[in-house]
Amino acid sequence: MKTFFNAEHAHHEGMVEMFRGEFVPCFDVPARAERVLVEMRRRGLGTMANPAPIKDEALLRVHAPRYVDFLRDAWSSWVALDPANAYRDALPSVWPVRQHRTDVVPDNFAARLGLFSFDAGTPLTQGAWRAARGGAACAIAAARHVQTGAKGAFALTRPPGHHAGYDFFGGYCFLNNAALAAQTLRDGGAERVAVLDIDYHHGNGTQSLFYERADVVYVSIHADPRTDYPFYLGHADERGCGPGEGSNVNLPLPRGTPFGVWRAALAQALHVIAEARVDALVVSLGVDTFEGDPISGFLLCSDDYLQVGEEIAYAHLPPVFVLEGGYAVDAIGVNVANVLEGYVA
Ligand code: SP5
Ligand code: ZN
Repeated sequence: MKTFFNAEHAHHEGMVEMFRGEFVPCFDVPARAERVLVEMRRRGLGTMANPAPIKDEALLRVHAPRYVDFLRDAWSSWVALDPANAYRDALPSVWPVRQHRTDVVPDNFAARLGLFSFDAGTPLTQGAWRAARGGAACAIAAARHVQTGAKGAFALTRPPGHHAGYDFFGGYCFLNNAALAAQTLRDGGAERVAVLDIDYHHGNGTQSLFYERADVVYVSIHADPRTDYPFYLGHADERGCGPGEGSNVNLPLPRGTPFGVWRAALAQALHVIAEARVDALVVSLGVDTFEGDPISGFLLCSDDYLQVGEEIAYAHLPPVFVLEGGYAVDAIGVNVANVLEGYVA
């Protein structure tokens, strides 16, 4: 399977993230993407390609112009706020909550940082824009590749994307790679696209982007938002609205879910996608469902991921796989490669 590797990914390397009142080392480390690359090369799984560069305008198919402007200028604005900021990542510490003005973009950069984000766990680094844009190019290239008739494609990138929305970052995500892939498929002629999100966390960014649209069906298996990040979205009764009514399907599962139960949810998700009669598929491929993941609570084993890939193959739609989470660095290469090997085998 052709793999579009984001050669810019390592430009984003956060120092710390805020967790329950203390700074802890970042979980989205550059080694994640490198380990996947090494394991795929070791198995001879697919050819590596660099994506064609994209224009910033391509991002506007999914993101707000003022948000893209914010990301592009974020680092220089952060350093302009205080020259000493050059030596620390930007983390928000103030947010507009509920009744707030959305029509005024504040001059104060710390206020802008909060306006365009939803957590303090996502450091905006000097290289975040460069790395995220490289990832978006991979997702778009992978979608185009599938549309030329390939059996599948893989966007191997970090930072991940499914928590990023129309005008906000968070959950280690800045640009929504999976949404960009889905929109690229639509723009290339697919009538209806499904996004299957199997990351441990609900893809609040992807859901919110397509919530009122019938042409992109979002189906997600994730930890119950009552107990798990991103907390405020991802419940089973969120079914889409307006023209999108019925085109959003959330399958939340409790912490501690073993593979047998998770696999039944995957079968249900694939059934929903079959019924939706889509002509293209994007898979938000997170492997933080792994039993050894340091921030998650499902119990999938490395071998289980082979079956995950096999099950996805039964959908008979050439998938655009996009890497999302997975923080057990020593296992991420094997787990991701197992999904792709299970798919092509
Ligand atoms: C793409 C993706 O998987 N994003 C996940 C973002 C999760 N952010 C919150 C992480 C909370 C860290 N918890 C540390 C627990 C240490 N025992
Ligand atoms: Zn995740």
